Amino acid sequence: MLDSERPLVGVVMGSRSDWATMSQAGEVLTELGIPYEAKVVSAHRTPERLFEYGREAEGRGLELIIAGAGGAAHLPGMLAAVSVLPILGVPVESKVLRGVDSLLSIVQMPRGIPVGTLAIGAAGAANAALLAAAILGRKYPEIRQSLVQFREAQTEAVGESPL
Ligand code: RP5
Repeated sequence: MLDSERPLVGVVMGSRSDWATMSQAGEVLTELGIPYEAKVVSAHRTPERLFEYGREAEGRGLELIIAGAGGAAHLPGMLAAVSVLPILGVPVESKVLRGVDSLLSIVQMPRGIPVGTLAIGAAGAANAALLAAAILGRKYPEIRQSLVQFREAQTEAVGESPL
């Protein structure tokens, strides 16, 4: 049974500047009725906060973490290093290299420490939330049902006519 007061998903990001992207994950989680928390946790600027967050997440009741970062995006990988929760990584679009740096930093993990990597930017953030729903939906029937309804509504909204 879902408890709206108990976050199941942690949405973390390397900087407040990432929220414009990561809020897309938050919006989808809210739409699907999945309780979440959002925090800024920087791998480079606040390493102690990162280790504390990663080590305590499971004990606090989180079941999955969505981590977004840009540039030298080590946040998802380092969280995966200290937690056995599923970690979904969102490459935030960077100014100089348009997020290709973020994507390669997140996706190219060494064997043994996986991060499920999504697309660059807002689509990746929204899809991370949908993938979280698919994973959590195996345990929580109400989340699976929300996801089924989301997909049905999405299909209905695609008109056949191009005009
Ligand atoms: C990364 O550096 C963050 O994830 C962000 O995408 C990028 C830029 O951060 P700010 O300089 O805007 O704080 O750590």
